[in-house]
Amino acid sequence: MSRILMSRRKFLRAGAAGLAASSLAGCDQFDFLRDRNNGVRQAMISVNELTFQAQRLLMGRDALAREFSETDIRQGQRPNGSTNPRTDEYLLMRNREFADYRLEITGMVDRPTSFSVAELQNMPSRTQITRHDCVEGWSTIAKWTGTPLKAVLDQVGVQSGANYVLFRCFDALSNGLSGPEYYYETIDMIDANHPQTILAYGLNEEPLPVANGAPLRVRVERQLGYKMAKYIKSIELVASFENVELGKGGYWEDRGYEWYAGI
Ligand SMILES: Nc1nc2c(c(=O)[nH]1)N[C@H]1C(S)=C(S)[C@@H](COP(=O)(O)O)O[C@H]1N2
Ligand SMILES: [Mo]
Repeated sequence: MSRILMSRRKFLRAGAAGLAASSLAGCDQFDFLRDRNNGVRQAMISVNELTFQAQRLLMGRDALAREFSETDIRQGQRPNGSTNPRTDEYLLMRNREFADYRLEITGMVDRPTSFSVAELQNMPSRTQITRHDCVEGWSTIAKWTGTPLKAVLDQVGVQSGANYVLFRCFDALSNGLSGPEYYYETIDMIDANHPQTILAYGLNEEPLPVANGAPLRVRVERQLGYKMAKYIKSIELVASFENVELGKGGYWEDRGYEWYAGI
């Protein structure tokens, strides 16, 4: 199965390249690819869409990411991206050891609710040893403990028509014209309800360190690291992410990364 997973990127690249080669034969400039409505670009986008659907089909809805054993944990989880958020809101909370943190759940839910970390810890928990793959080309194996996102969603009651779970984070990775650009991510309901998708508060038997997303970060084990929002401030159930920030479904997606980052 992992061979099929591995080949997804190659498949995508080959598909897009083949397509480009055939459609662009005899053409001496590529600039029109930037045009939103260009047919070739649209076709490339649907190739991406297609491979993502194909991967889902091949894997099955509930296929689990590989889990490892204790002896496979060789180092700490390498922190990446934001590792020390400096916003006032975060620092205040951090100084109080996240005692007053509450995870807000809003949007298309029957019962908007907020949860303290203690409340999440009192719910059923799941521990898994998995490999984290960053798009930059490194991996680490670590043991994550948290509350299955599905259990939390079941408590608040997801309304029909909600298609995505939107995570908003406390950290900004950049500053734009209209102020700080906060990290955010979205996943669909298939990943949201997947048994290995957890709101993690523990890493390698310790409370989740600040460097890795304290007090709460999500694990989405069948995708690349950038999908796994750290420093989660709120969760919102939405029908679409078109109108969120730049509309591509995540901080890095808005800057060109694929929305579905399957491994
Ligand atoms: N809020 C937030 N979440 C984030 C990031 C970030 O910068 N901010 N970086 C992402 C990337 S690219 C990776 S590889 C992982 C890193 O998680 P780690 O620090 O636990 O290794 O977090 C992801 N989630
Ligand atoms: Mo990453």
